[in-house]
Amino acid sequence: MELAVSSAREPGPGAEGGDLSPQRLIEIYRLMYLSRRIDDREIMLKRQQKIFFQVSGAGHEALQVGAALALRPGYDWFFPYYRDRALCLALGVTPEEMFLQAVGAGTDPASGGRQMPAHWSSPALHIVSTSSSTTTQLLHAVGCAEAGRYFARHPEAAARAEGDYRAFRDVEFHGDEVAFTSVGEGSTSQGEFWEALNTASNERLPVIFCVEDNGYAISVPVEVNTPGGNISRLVANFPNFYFAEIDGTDPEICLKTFEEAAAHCRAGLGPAFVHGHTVRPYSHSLSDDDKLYRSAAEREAESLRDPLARMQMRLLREGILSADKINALEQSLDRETAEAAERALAAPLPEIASIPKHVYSPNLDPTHAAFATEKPQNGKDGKAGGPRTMADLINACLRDEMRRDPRIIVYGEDVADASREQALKEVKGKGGVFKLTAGLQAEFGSERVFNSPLAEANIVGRAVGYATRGMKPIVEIQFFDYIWPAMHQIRNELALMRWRSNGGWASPAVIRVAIGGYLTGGAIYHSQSGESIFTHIPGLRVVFPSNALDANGLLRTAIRCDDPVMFLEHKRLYRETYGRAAYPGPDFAIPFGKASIVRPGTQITLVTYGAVVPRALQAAQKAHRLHGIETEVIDLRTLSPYDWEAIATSVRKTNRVIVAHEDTLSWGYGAEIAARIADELFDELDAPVKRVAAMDTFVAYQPVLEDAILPQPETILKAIEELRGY
Ligand SMILES: Cc1ncc(C[n+]2csc(CCOP(=O)(O)OP(=O)(O)O)c2C)c(N)n1
Ligand SMILES: [Mg+2]
Repeated sequence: MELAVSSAREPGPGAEGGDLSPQRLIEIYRLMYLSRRIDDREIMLKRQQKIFFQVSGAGHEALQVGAALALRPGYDWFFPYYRDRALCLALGVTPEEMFLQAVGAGTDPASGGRQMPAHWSSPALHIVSTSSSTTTQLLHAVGCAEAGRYFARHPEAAARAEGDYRAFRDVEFHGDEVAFTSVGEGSTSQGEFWEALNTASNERLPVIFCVEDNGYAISVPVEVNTPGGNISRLVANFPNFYFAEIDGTDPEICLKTFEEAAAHCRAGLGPAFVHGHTVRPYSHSLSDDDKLYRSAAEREAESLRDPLARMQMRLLREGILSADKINALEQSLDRETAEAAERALAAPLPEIASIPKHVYSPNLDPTHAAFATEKPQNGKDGKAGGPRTMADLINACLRDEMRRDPRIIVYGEDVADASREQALKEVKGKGGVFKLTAGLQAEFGSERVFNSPLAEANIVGRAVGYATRGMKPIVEIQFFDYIWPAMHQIRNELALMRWRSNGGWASPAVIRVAIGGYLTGGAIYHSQSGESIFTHIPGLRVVFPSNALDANGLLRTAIRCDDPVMFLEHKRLYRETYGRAAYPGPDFAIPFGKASIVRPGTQITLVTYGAVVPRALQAAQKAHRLHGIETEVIDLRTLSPYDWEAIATSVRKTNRVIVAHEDTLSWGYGAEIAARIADELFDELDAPVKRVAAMDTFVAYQPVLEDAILPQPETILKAIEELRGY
């Protein structure tokens, strides 16, 4: 194994035998030993079935203690992974707090008994809640570093403000802070690893990436994950980095390397990449046995590199501590560990009633009447008079809110007017493939409106990092059809941040997504719906307006609210004549969960949303013309939460109901509404609940096929007729 240290500035520290004081070396040993003992105690508790999971940091202690001692808890920011017990211990998480998590206590400060042990979180220490998903945290660190830089350049943006999410998102920043993030070598295979390095490098962000290379990802050896077996060689050409590949079992080398890495970052030179070679003496976790896939000789050779044993030997060899003193130190740490475990075992369990807490913000309820602002104030901007499209009024809302709130940034693919700013002297600018963000970069500058790399996980993952720092990222996913690379970040990170940290952290970002078909030629990959996949995610608000005024008012609520919001914009409605409206003024907002009755009626309830709303209205008009049927059309406007009261009130009146949507029929949004109606309003029904939706296929290119696949006014009319016995 080649262990070289290279730096963008200077060579790093050389071999063992540096100049740390004896006290410093003893402190390092204390932390390493304590970390190992906590692992050992947890393993014992797991065997006694007093805790339910165990993953250890054994073998990684030197690297992590080195990192922690080079950085500043509560000042710098930390996005660790499950192996980082020694890091968190050295940053200030107590042994008792670790055991509280292991037993799943209600007083577990990281998650209140929701996450497995070793899933760190501490707002006070700036350890941002981590998931079990490998590698997602790297993009959070990137977004965090971007936010820190933004606040340093625009301190006025950090000011507290009342009336929106900012009242609950206090901001701290320091001009020279660093974001630290770590990952195993196997996890560097994930695309998000490369997506994080991309932006950190391009933006010269102060992020320290630490790869903890123990040679295995569970049972998969490094050469299977990493071509050539060495991640340092693969990343060596990223510009602006400080690079170091080190012996991660030597805490002194580790500490000095991280000090250099931090200095590089704090000086604004760019990110750092520290690749530490560690060992893994305890198998992957307690559910794994490495004897099943590693030879005895290999395990034997590795055991000689155990950092704890090596550090103990060094203290003895250099006369820093005698054998007796080491024994005494270890015994006192053993006692400390045992006592902390006992206290945690006696801690109260979480309350069952607490389960729904922190799915959403307890502070700001977007369904609250406070978001039902005054009526539209047409004409306030002097040019509002005439009707404007949904595209116009979304753009107007973004503009108004960006003027009002300096914490808002907008990014995504093609959203800038022009990344090469000098071109803007002679060109009009792009401003989004649908022009929804047109002119925003020109007005607010390239720091607030910019293009992302073509990488959807990068877009959402950075937004999580930005939002945890109190900024309001409004990101664009160009086509719903391409949201899937970001799905991991949306479901496992964005929507979960608040619940999994028991309210310790939150990431209330807005994701604008162009969705839907009826495009005549949009075909499979530019016509997809699929909103029910997202309404199925606890913690995420899902909004789907059908007209310009609703889009404007609901986007404002989405931006001001304290929860993550997916804002679905139907492409076909962007410039439709239907649903245009005058500009409603800069404070017009609509609360979530309030449906709109777009056509009153007494004989059938038709529940719908999005681009089916105008089609449902056509069908209702025709049903009236042909048969005199009075159909009540309800536009839900927000899908999660949704307005159950409006549905129930209408069904009690009409006793017949159709749920219509553009997405496919089976397991769709309508299934949930129909099931709830059957469950709670069964006695009110004079006929079965009917659903109208797309065929269970994708949308085809040829318009004849597209028309047949998607619900049309005629399909809806037929359902109305059937329900009334025609
Ligand atoms: C995205 C994702 N895929 C799979 C897993 C299951 N898993 C947990 S740890 C692990 C191996 C990770 O290996 P490495 O990155 O080398 O870290 P190490 O555990 O060796 O420190 C796998 C496959 C996961 N947690 N997340
Ligand atoms: Mg590994």
